Amino acid sequence: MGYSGFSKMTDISSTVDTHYIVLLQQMRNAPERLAAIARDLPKAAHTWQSGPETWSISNVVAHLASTHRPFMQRLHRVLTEENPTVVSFGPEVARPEFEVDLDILIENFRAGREEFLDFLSGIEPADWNRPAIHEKTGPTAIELQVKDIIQHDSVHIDQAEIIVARWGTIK
Ligand code: NI
Repeated sequence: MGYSGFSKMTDISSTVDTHYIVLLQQMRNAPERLAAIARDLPKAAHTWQSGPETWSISNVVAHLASTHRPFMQRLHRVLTEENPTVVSFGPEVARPEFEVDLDILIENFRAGREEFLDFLSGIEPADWNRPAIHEKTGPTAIELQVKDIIQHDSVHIDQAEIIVARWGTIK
C-alpha cells in the first residue's frame, strides 16, 4: 500500500522527541487501519447504512478526512497566539461527504493526514506544551489536542468495524 512508517519515523527523529514520534505514528496509522477494514468489502457495502440516520463507512472516512482543516486551523492559532480560546467543532463542520468513491475518500484522508503530520513534525518539542482554552472542555495544549485526534480516530475506527460487522450479518 506504499506505506513506509519506519522511514518516516527516521525522517523526523532529529527534530521531535521519541514520545511525540509515538503519537505521530499513531496518527499516521489511522488511514491504513481504515483501508484494512474496507479492503474486502464489495462496492454495495461502501455506502450502506444500517438505518436512515446512521453513517456508512464512506461517511466515517469522509468525516475523519474533513477534521484536518479545522484541527490545523486550531493548532495554528495555539502556535501563534498566547493561550487563545478555541472554538468547538463537530460533524456539522467536519461534514461527511456523499457520492465520493470510498477509495478516494481513504486516499483523501491519507493525504490530509500526511499534510497534518508534516505540520506537526515542524513544531519544536517545547511548543507541544503551548496552551489554549477550549470553549467547551477548558484548558488544553497542543499535545492534548493531538491525543484528542488519536482518540477521535479510534472511536470512528471502532464505528467502521461495527458497520462492517453489521453488513456481514445482513448480506
Ligand atoms: Ni467525530
